[in-house]
Order: sequence, then structure tokens, then C-alpha cells
Amino acid sequence: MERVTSVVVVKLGGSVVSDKKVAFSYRERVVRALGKAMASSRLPIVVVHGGGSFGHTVAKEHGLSSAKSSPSTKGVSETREAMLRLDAKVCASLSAAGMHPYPFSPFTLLDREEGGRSFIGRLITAGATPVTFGDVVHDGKGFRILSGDTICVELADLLGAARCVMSVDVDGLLDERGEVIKVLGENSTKFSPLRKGSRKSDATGGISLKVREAMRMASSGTEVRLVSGLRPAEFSKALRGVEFHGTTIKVPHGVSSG
Ligand code: IP8
Repeated sequence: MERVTSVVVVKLGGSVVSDKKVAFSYRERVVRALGKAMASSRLPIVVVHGGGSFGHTVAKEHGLSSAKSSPSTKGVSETREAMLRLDAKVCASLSAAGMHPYPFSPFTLLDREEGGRSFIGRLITAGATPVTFGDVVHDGKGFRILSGDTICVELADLLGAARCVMSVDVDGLLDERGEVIKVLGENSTKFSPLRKGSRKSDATGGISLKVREAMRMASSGTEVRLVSGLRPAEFSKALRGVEFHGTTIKVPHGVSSG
């Protein structure tokens, strides 16, 4: 089996790669800048990107969400088509930044443990960067959105990732006064994503899902850092594991997030 040391899982948030207020808007310069930071870090990285104003726009039109299953095969085709279009753009920007992206559907990981790990390990050892994205699954009853945040948890677990950097369009998790929460632990009461009503424009769980999935990763020993993807210098620091402006999510190993 290929050995992958200290992999960093990077989530390029949908609100970073696109402007969520404008359907099908793509932020080429932003993704390229983040690609340059990743390329120059020389770290073994796996990239997951969100749906932004591509996947979420189409999913919502067809009533697709992560919360309940839908029978809409037309919705699935159109949502996946939008995601593949976005993925092609993200990969082109990463290539232009000097990376060698290898796009794959997250379903490749269904053959997980040995199979999934060595698949990703071989790509990284060969100098490629595996890139995947939020997608649509059939749950036995119908179709559901599988958030990129949930895929990060699967990847972090599969690869024993040292760190997961989740980029968002703000400076991290913000408290009631709009100030950045530097560290969020399992006992923290400072952040209440539900009160912030963050689900509004998302077919998945918005910031509440992100925090829940970040807690799951942290409780399995992956350090999670939330940082603004619109600030490449801070993103770069978060990636390298040095002090940065943003939120670190830490849960003592083995403590369940529920
Ligand atoms: O933006 C959603 O992924 P997310 C993917 O990471 C689709 O929650 C298909 C809307």
C-alpha cells in the first residue's frame, strides 16, 4: 500500500470558488491564488470543493437537498452537470497555478479502506493532487445531496489526515458580535450556528453542517482550521500549520461530537 504522510484535506468552500449571490459565477482569480498557495506549500493535499452558485442553484430548482430524498432524475442529471462544469473550472485554475489536479467522483471512495487509500496514495506519490466535490447520491429511497463537508470527514478518516483546512468567505467562525472565535472546543458555547439561520441559501446544511463535520474530524484527531479563502496569505499559513487569522477546531481525541 502507498504510504501518505500527513495529508492535508482542503475544502474550497462554495462561497469561495463562486459568488453565491450570482448564479454560475466563478472566482477564477481567487481559486488560482489558493492554488498557488497549495502548490508552493509542497504538502500532500487532497482538495474537495463545494457547490457554490453552480450545484446549489440547480439543486434548489429541483428541490434536491441533503435533508430529504427526491425522485428527480432530471434534477440529479442537471445538478451533477453543473458540478462537473464547476469542477472543470476549479481544476483548470489549479493547473494554471502549477498543480496537477486529478478530478474524481467521491464515489470512487465507496471502495474505501485499502482500495480508496491506495488510490489516493498513488496519486499523491506520483505528484498529482486528487480533487473531488460535493455530489448527488442515491440513498435507497431517492436522491440526496452529499455535501463536500461530509466528504472531508470521510477523506480525513480514510487518510488519517493531520489537518483539514476549510476555506470560507469570512474570517472563520464568528461570535454574536461578529468577532472571530480563535478556538472552538467541545465545551464551547460561543457559537450557535442554528441561531444564525445559516441554512437559508444552501441545499446542504450551511455553516451548521460545517461545524458539525469539523467537530467530527477534530474528535478523530484531525486538526480543523477555518480560514478565509479570500485571504490567500492567511489560507497559506493555515495550510502550513503556523499561526493564522481564523478559527481552529479542537476536540480532545476520542471525545464524540454527538
Ligand atoms: O457545497 C454541495 O456541496 P457543498 C454539492 O460542499 C451540491 O455542501 C451538489 C450542491
